[in-house]
Amino acid sequence: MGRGRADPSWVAVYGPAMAAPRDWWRTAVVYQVYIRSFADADGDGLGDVQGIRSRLGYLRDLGVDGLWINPWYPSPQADGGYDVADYRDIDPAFGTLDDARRLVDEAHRLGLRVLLDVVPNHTSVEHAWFRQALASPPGSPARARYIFRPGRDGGDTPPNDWRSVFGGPAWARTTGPDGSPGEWYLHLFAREQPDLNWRNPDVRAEFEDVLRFWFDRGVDGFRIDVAHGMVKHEDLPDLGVTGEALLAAPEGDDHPHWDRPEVHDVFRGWRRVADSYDPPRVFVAEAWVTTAERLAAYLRPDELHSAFDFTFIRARWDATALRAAIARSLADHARVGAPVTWTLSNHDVIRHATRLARTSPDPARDLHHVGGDADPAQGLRRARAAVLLLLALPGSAYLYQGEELGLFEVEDLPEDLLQDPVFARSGGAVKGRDGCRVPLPWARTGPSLGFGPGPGWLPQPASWADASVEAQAGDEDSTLELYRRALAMRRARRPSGALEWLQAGEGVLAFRAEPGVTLVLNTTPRPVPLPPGRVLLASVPLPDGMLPGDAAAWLAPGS
Ligand code: TEU
Repeated sequence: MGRGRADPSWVAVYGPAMAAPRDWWRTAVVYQVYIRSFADADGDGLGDVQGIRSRLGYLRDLGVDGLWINPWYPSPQADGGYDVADYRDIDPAFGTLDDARRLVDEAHRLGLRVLLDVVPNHTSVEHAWFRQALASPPGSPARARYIFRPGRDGGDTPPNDWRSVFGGPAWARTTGPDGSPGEWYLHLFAREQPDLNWRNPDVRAEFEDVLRFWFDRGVDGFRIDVAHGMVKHEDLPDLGVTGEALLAAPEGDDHPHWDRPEVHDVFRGWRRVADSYDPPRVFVAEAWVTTAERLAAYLRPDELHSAFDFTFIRARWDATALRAAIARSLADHARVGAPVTWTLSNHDVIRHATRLARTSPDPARDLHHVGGDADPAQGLRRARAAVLLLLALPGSAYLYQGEELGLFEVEDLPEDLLQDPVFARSGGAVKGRDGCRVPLPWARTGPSLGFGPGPGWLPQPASWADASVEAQAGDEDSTLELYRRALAMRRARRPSGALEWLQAGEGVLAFRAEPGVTLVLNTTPRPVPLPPGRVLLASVPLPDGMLPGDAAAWLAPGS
C-alpha cells in the first residue's frame, strides 16, 4: 500500500471563525452527512463530494459546528462504503482527493469542522491486503493480517460458533486456485468485510499512518466504526450462545469479540497521533457497549475524546426512564472528565420520528428495522420535543441528516431496491437500514426533489415535497426553523457545566443546565403547568402557562 505524505496544498485553512478553543468538541453539534444520500451534483443518483460542497452554506446557516461524513473511500459498496478497498483515496463515484481538499478548505472558511469515518475492524475483500492474503498460503504473513483458521471436523465446519451481526455464520471459506476448499476467514459483518487482526503490528502501523494521511490534509477528526469490536480473544473461543444474545455485549471484559480490554491500548496510540497535530485532532467512537461506565472507559484522558451515547436510541419515551439514563451517562462520563455525546438517530437505526411514533414501542425491535404500528403526528411532536432535550444537555450532540426536516423512516421501499446486506443475510426477515438512508429532499419539485438532477438511488415518498428544505425554510412553524432557532440559541449559551434536576410532576422532566437554560419536557399526553420563567423556545405553540403533551420548552429566568 502507498504511504501518505503531507501535501503542502492541503494545509488546513483555519479562518477567523475557527479560532475557537482547542476543546471545541466538548460542546459541538455535529451534523452527520450520509454521503450517498445528501446531495448529488453529477446526476448519477448517488450523493458526492461536490454535492456536499454545494450545501456547506446550508449547514452553516443551520448552525452546526461541523460535519461527519460517512465513508467515501473506494469501495465495492457491499455495505454502503463500510467495506473499504483503499483508505487513502476517494471512490470515483463520490469525487477525487482534490474535491475533498476543496471541501475541507471551504468548510473551514465557513467555521465548520470536518470529521471522516475510519473503518478499522475490517476491510473490503477488494483491499490489496486481502487479495494478497488469499493469494498467499496458510500461515503466511499476508494471512496473519486477517483472521484465517482451518475449519473443524476435517475442515468443513467453521472454526467457531460466532455469528455475523448481519445474520448467518461469521466465517466464510476460501477456495484455492484449483477450486479446492481451504481455510476460513472471520467476518463479523458481511462476508465482503473480512475482520483485521489487531494483534498484528502491520495493522496497527497501517492505521496510524492512515490517520496521519487525512490529518495532514486538514481533517479535524474521525468517527471510529465498530470501535468496540476490533480486538478479538486470542483463542477465538466458542460463544456457546446463538442469535440475538450475540449482539448484546455482556458486562465484563471477557466477551470474545466485543469490548475487550486490549482495544484500549490501540486507542492510546491513536490519541498520541491526534495530539501530535496543532490544533489536536479528535475522535468519536461508535462503541455499542452495555453500560455508560464501560463506554466511559474509552474516554479516559489518554484515550478517545468522545463516544456516542446511545441512551436516546434505546430509551423509552418516559420521563423517569430518561432522567435515570441521562443521570447515569453524565455521572459515568464525569468520572473520566469527558463530555457526553448525545444523539437521537444515525444511518443504522430507524429514524427517530418513526421510533417515537410507535404506538407499542419496543426499542429492541426498532433497532432491527422490522416495523410496527405508528402514529406519525405523535412521532413528529415527540421528535420536535426530543431535539430540545438533546440540545439542552451539557456535552456534544450529533444530528443525522434529514432529522431537521422531521423526516420519517421510509418503511415501504420496494424489496427489489433494498441494498442493505442485512436484508439478504436475514433471509428477508429484517428489512434493513435503507429506510433511513433515502436521499434528502431539498426542493418541492424535480426528479429527486432537488437531491440531484436525476432520480436518486432510492425513491423518495411523494409527501417529502412538503418536507423539503425549500418548503420549510422561512416557515416559522416548520421543524427546520425550530432546529435553526434552537441551534442559534445554543451557540449563544452552550450548556457545558453542571446540570441541576428540578422538581417536576409525574411524566415531566426538568433541569437547569449552566449557563442558565431550563428545559422542561412533558412525556405525557396531557398538558402540565409550566414552571416560572421566560419562554425562549418551545416545540409547539404554548397556551397560557401550560406545556402541552409530548412537548418541550426552554426557559430563562425572568417573566
Ligand atoms: O455499525 C456497527 C453495528 O454493529 C450496528 O450499528 C449494525 O450496523 C446494525 O445494528 C445492524 O443492523 C457500523 C456502521 O455504522 C454500519 O453502517 C456498518 O454496516 C457496520 O459498522 C459495519 O462496518
